[in-house]
Amino acid sequence: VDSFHGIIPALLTPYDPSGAISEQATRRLVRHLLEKGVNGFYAGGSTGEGLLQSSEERERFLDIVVDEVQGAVPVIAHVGALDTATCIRLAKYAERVGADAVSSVAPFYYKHGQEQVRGHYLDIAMAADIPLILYHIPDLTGVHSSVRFYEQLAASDKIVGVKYTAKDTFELQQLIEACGPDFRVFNGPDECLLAGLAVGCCGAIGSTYNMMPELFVELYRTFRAGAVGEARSLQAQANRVIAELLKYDFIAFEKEILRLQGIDVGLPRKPLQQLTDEERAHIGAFARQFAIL
Ligand code: NAY
Repeated sequence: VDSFHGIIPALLTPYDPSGAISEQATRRLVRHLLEKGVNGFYAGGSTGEGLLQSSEERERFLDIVVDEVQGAVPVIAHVGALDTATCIRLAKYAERVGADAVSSVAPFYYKHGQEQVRGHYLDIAMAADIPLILYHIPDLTGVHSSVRFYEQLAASDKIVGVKYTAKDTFELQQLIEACGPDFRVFNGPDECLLAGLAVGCCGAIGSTYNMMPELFVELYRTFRAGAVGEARSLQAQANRVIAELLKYDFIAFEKEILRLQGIDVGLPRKPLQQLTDEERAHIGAFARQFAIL
């Protein structure tokens, strides 16, 4: 469980021109990020468009990632879906192919009570013999579970952590304190990483680690080494890019940056934003100016 820490990219899913998962580009992206020193991978999450894919595609993507990583760093498989049965199937699959943990968003769309959400998570946790990392992302799921909710689930030894994707540093700190020192809490919003580390996150899972891996690996390292001033200026540098990213759909923006960085990961799936030529030109000029190529 201690191996879950540091900078963990929520991998983009590369597609080929026909829109199918590109094995070649996936392997390239994974190798590239490993060379930059990332500490793990999160596959099929929000950034990975997992919820826009069939179960077969989600399984295939995980296969490729686990095979390319070869145990170098942990792989966390996002298995979230609207129905518990799909999550269970994906969790069993993840265990079988050698993923190190599963993770899941809360069931969304239908308005479930806390009891149902808890039951859903416990069912997933019990389905496989690898740990579960919860995924708190209320802006996207509409499910705002309380600190107390997570504290109770943290009592299960199958549930080892939570990825906290919200920008409430007080709630995050309360969560870390309530769940105890052995529970792994990951920062979600990359633009708030330093604040998350300051209140005790063990690491971070995020989308922009696909396009700025070195910067964030260095931010994490400097923070750990106590060089907070340096960490702060790295966060400021990253946030100039993220402020621009937020003018677009983050997946469309990041896929364009990766393409400019030499790894063609294809286009996001509709209905995600498809960039116009003019937007591409803007992003290209911005990327050159801010030296993220
Ligand atoms: C995932 O599962 O893909 C994530 O980890 C998503 C985390 C991202 N949150 C959202 C709401 O998109 O990385 C962040 C985010 O893109 C970044 O901080 C820019 O806002």
